[in-house]
Amino acid sequence: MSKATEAKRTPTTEEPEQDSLLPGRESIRRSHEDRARHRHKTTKHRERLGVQAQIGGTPTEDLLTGRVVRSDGQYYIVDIDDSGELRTKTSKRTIAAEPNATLVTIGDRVRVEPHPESVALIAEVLPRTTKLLRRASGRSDAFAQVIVANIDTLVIVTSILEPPLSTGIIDRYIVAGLDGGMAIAIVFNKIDLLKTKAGKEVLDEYLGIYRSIGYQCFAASAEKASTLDPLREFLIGKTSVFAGHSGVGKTSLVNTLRGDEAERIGVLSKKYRRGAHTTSRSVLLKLGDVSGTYIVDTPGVREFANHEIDPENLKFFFEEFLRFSDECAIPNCSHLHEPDCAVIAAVEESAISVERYANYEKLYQEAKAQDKKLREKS
Ligand SMILES: Nc1nc2c(ncn2[C@@H]2O[C@H](COP(=O)(O)OP(=O)(O)OP(=O)(O)O)[C@@H](O)[C@H]2O)c(=O)[nH]1
Ligand SMILES: [Mg+2]
Ligand SMILES: [Zn+2]
Repeated sequence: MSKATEAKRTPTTEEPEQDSLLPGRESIRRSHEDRARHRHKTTKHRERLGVQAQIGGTPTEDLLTGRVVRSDGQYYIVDIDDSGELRTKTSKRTIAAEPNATLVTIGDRVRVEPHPESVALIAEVLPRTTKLLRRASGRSDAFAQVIVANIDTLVIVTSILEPPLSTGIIDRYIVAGLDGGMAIAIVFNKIDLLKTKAGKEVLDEYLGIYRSIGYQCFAASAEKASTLDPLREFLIGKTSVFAGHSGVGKTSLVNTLRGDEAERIGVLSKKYRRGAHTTSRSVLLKLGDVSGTYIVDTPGVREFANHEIDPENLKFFFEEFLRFSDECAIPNCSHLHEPDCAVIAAVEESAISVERYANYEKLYQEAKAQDKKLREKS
């Protein structure tokens, strides 16, 4: 698709477009994933029989290993270890470790079967060490949309004013990041827009809340490279993903950090001062010449729903609760309605952020509702 067509296209559903949700590709993906489930079973069976030296008829020593760095929906560009990029695609023989999830995503480690005259085939998607999951819209509830895999740190990008800050989405991402095995960092971008004392106080308040929990937080402006030094320092040696609402400046930050304008940035809508979903596909980029430092820029979301969080475990993802929960009167307290709850007392004394607690209540209700739906189906 040309850049011009891409710029005109507007998302047709409530959810912004994601790599795996492009209109017209959904049905292809579904059949793909059905096949993946079947393949998974077959692989397990073959493993039990001890047939492991070959994948789909190709001796495993002939396969190349690499990482998926971008995709156009049809092909996946794989950075082959030590030897550059290769255009690849999946086939009905592609083996995936996770049956009920996105078959291939950015950051995946894959084993590739090269083809001298044609596009190489992804023979196997290797198990994911970490992953960022999102509830897939319009899919069965059990299906996991994997936004990105094998990432060290989830960098949640927000802005205070334009678009307005939402702790709701920050907390949803924190839960998804911790659940997926990632470390968490938060960037408050566009601090150049905070011209008033009140604006700066809001920034300080949120920096305070999230820093006191233990998350790395950065006040930044993509328009002023010098403000990004602490963030750049933090990213060194890691593979990070930038995620958040559309228009908060994820791509602008990536461009300023990399010192180029390679990735396209958008304009905010005049009326709502929100983003226009400019980035439509995730891409894994190298940060300068610093070895082992990568950033995945992702498409901005309008909203973010968590995938299958056990409601009774949700409290553990609100890590500051753990400082108080030993004092709760009831063992295994959910901190929602129990008497003599030390977490609720801490909220009342402002030792825990009221907003964070309200987000916990909301996410608990959501997780409970999803859990009920899943139980009814099984
Ligand atoms: N004033 C100011 N504007 C910024 C800053 N960062 C980004 N912008 C502007 O915000 C708008 C959106 O920036 P993008 O980088 O496209 O935002 P994004 O988060 O990548 O958006 P999506 O790709 O839609 O998810 C652009 O007009 C940028 O110029 C900043 O630090 N300060
Ligand atoms: Mg972008
Ligand atoms: Zn409690």
